[in-house]
Amino acid sequence: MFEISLHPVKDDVRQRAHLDNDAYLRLYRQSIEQPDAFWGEQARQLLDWSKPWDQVHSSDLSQGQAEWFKGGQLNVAHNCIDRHLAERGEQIAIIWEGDNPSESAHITYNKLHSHVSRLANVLKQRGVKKGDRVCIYMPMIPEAAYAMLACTRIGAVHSVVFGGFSPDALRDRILDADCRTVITADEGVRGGKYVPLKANVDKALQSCPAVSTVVVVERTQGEVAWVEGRDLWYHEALREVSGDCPAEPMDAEDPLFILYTSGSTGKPKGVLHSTGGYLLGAAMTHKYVFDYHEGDIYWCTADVGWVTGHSYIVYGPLANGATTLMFEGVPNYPDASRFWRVIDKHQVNIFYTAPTALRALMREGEDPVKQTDRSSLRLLGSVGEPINPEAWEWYYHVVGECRCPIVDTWWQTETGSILITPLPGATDLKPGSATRPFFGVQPVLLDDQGLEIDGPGAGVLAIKASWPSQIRSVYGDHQRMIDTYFKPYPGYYFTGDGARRDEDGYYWITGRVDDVINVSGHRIGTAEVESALVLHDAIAEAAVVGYPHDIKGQGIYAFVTPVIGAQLNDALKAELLALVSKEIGSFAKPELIQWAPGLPKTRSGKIMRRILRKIACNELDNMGDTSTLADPSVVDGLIDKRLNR
Ligand code: 6R9
Repeated sequence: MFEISLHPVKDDVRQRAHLDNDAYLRLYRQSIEQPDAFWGEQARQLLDWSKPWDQVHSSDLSQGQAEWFKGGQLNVAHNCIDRHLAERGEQIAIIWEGDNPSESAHITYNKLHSHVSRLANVLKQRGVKKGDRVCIYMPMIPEAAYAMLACTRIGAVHSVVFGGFSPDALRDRILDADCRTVITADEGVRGGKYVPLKANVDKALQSCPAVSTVVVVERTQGEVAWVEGRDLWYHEALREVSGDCPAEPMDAEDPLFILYTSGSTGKPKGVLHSTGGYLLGAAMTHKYVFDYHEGDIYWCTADVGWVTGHSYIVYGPLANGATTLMFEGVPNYPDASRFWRVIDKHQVNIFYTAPTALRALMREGEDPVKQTDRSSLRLLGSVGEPINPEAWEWYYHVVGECRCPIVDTWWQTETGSILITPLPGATDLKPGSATRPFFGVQPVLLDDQGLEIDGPGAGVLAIKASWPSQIRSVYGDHQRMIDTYFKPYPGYYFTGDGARRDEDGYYWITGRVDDVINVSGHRIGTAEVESALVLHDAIAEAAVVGYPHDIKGQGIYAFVTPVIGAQLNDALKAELLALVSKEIGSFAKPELIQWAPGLPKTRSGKIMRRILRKIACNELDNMGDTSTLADPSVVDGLIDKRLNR
């Protein structure tokens, strides 16, 4: 076992921070005992409202119901751009660092305002109205942020689809949200490779006849097909419209965006967030968790296609008038020093990344880090999956040179903003622990009976009271939100994660307790991969589980039952991988595929994944009870031929 050491808050960090431990404890108590006073005050301080709310909050978690700042009005683009112009119009809002290290750009708040207003006018001209859904399928370029903000300016609801998704996955998301407009680029560039985004959109749209507008940003000038009347170039369209577009006043509870995420069953869910509560959650956590101060250069390495990119590249930082860095590339291109060189080049103070990237870079040794200066760094963050203490210590000692606190932030697409996290000036750190709840958050651990566990212990992680940025609905299927998150433990929000609480009240997230696999911080539903695999004619059945992977956190292990007479060879495996890439995207390809003449099933026909998980993890000493299996002998056969030894 790796020895866990305590890292107390350093004096200089505490002195500079917004909040020390006393302030944290006092405010936390207030946020629980007098939530309306607390949140009302925060919402007034951090956001601009065009109309005050009638009621801070009302909620009933047993029904999944929550409303925040009802009756209040605000506009997200106004809060992220316009209100900053008088004071910081010429300050940099977005630093863009291209995939190619010689390419970068600086966008001021004035410029951001002009791009967003013009694009909003283009959308309006194409008939996009308040409440309409707009799909954004973009590489990591500033236009992705412009597109999101242009939607919010006119009250359209964006649905950003990660650029790594396949045309089929994109099609499903466009149809599910009934988007009529798509914003994309000719191609994306990552690690020197080109991603054919516009071609993917064209393929997806073959089955989306309702889409009448495709706005295309010119990124590479690569060749693209063109549908006259439907497609328009971003740079041409912007020239035709005025730079004046009033921000639409939105009700606090009006929908802001949809973001698809994987669960344990069925197709991905369109998680719906609303305007006021979400923006407050993003802005407030960005300020306190990253201890953001005016003038800081802040960099979150996520992709805008995931929730981390929404809340901590775009909305949180821009609401606070910060300078946010947007990186088009990957950590190891052109070499393993890239992150650290970007930090030096732009004098980054706050750096937020995922454990999977750290583990991959750790493998390259310390030299690529030590060749760089990094003295601008003040704070480090981690997100997306549990960070193992080894990676934490490496991040702390090698990257941060023992100077920078690490905030290990636990949250989810559904929570909208960070819920469990250290605060740099307040929280003594324990490597591998997300530590304590953020303001207003009441985590609980539940046992098998659904009863709260007191004191130290382990159980299912649930949240006991509403918080402003919580999920409001699953787009088009409100009942599914209730069934997934609020039915399993009535009166609580069910996270899908397991956790342990130690004697100091610190939380240690142990990973998903449902059938969701976290591969390099990407959430993948086993059901999605399984349905892709069984599309192949040679495959009768498939069961997919996760197993520990050194770099990715978890890898995907597929047990696949072929039809009788199928030729079992590498060519068939390659076809299966291609099928997963086509249906979902290449990030969801299984690492290991094992032919399984039979799967362990109960007499009622349910696959016992628990057993498959044990085999995939090579944990054979304790297989648990197999007596309920219809045919216990299939287990030995699978163990014999297991691929992860
Ligand atoms: C923000 C984000 C959510 C799932 C979540 C959990 C895992 C995220 C974590 C973490 C341990 C952390 N997760 N942060 N596990 N420690 N600091 O990643 O959203 O893509 O919806 O994933 O990621 O399992 O349930 P999302």
